[in-house]
Amino acid sequence: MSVKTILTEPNKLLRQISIVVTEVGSVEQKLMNDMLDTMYDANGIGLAAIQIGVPKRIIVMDISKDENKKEPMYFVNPVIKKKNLEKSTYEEGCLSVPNQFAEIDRPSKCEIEYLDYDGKKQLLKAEGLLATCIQHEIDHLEGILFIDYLSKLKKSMIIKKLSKIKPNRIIV
Ligand code: GNR
Ligand code: NI
Repeated sequence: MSVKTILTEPNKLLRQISIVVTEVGSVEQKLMNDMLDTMYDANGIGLAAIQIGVPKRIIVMDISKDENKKEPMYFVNPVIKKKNLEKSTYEEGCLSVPNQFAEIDRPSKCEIEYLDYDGKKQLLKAEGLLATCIQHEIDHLEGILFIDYLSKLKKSMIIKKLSKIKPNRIIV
């Protein structure tokens, strides 16, 4: 269990397309544990592996409101099977786009097929914040960030701001 460094925009790795996981073994489970530690440490509600520099199709989430009651969720190779035509709007943030927030429209409901922590196939029907968060995370697997949905002007202003911040130094 360890807290990893979260990559931030404009790091090119965040634009990489993550690869399908062929087996959920101890390496993947350790990665999921480290991702969860990293996510809780940063007070996030979701994290994709690529955010800590690992281009595998793995996501962890915990949208529970009670800080003392952890409800971790693990998604390996998630695929959106269905999505609602109706959209809902949420103010989104991203641990890889620090201190920037914007209202983003996404399908209000979706169904996700994925493998769980034990490699077992599951289907999740999501709505509300859960639906928004899982779509935000699946975007990371395709190298997409929420700022990509903003106007060119808003996006470039955010990238300009973030470019002035020193990226987290990697401590070896
Ligand atoms: O912590 C996070 N909060 C959040 C709020 C609204 C919509 C999406 C998110 S995900 C984000 C953590 C993150 O960057 N995951 O990739
Ligand atoms: Ni994010």
